Amino acid sequence: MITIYGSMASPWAARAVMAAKYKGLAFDMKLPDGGLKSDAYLALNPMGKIPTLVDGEITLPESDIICQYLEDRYPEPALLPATATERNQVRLLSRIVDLYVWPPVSAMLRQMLTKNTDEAKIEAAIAEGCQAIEHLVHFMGPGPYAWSENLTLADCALLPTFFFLDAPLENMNAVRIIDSTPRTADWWAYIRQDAFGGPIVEECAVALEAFRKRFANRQSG
Ligand SMILES: N[C@@H](CCC(=O)N[C@@H](CS)C(=O)NCC(=O)O)C(=O)O
Repeated sequence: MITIYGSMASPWAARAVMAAKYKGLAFDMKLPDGGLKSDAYLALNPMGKIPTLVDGEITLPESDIICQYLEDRYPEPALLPATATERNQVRLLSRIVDLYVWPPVSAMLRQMLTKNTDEAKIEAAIAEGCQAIEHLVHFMGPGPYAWSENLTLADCALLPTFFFLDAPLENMNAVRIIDSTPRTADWWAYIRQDAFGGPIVEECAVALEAFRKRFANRQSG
């Protein structure tokens, strides 16, 4: 049995879960018993972050590496195209999401959690996000998924990131980043009504709401 340490409220864990579900794998998802910084969890993942995947002898941190492992270990149904060139294009999209699209999202989430939000920082993050999207779109395929007619690892990277840009950052109107190009606006509309992607978006929303309630209770308690 595979274990994924994480929660759908984490974009990185959601990405690993999305890949595992697409492959129809049986897995258990849970948060580490003693917390992310417990000795037991740090022995599995010294970075003390989620997700961590445990599959028999294999223990892996880092959502991108977990997804690549799942693709190698459980190749069907495939989350990468058939040719080497196309596989690389898909890997490149995932990398652009990690290195360039996510940082401004993260900056906006930090603003959301501070008492005195800094409008200039929010606008700078939106501008940075729009530029990252422009670069992403340069490499995206014809669609309707991030690459072409099949869902790939690039969609697994993009879905949780766009999820956070939408409802959770509504008060900053961060959806402007998604809507800054027709290709990404269309992709987001498409994936939310997709038979596989739609329920994943819903799971992220439910988990985030539960996380928010727990966080609010801790603040007031
Ligand atoms: N690069 C990592 C990022 C993982 C990450 O930052 N996870 C967050 C949750 S969304 C976490 O565990 N944060 C706890 C911490 O940094 O202490 C990945 O792709 O898996």
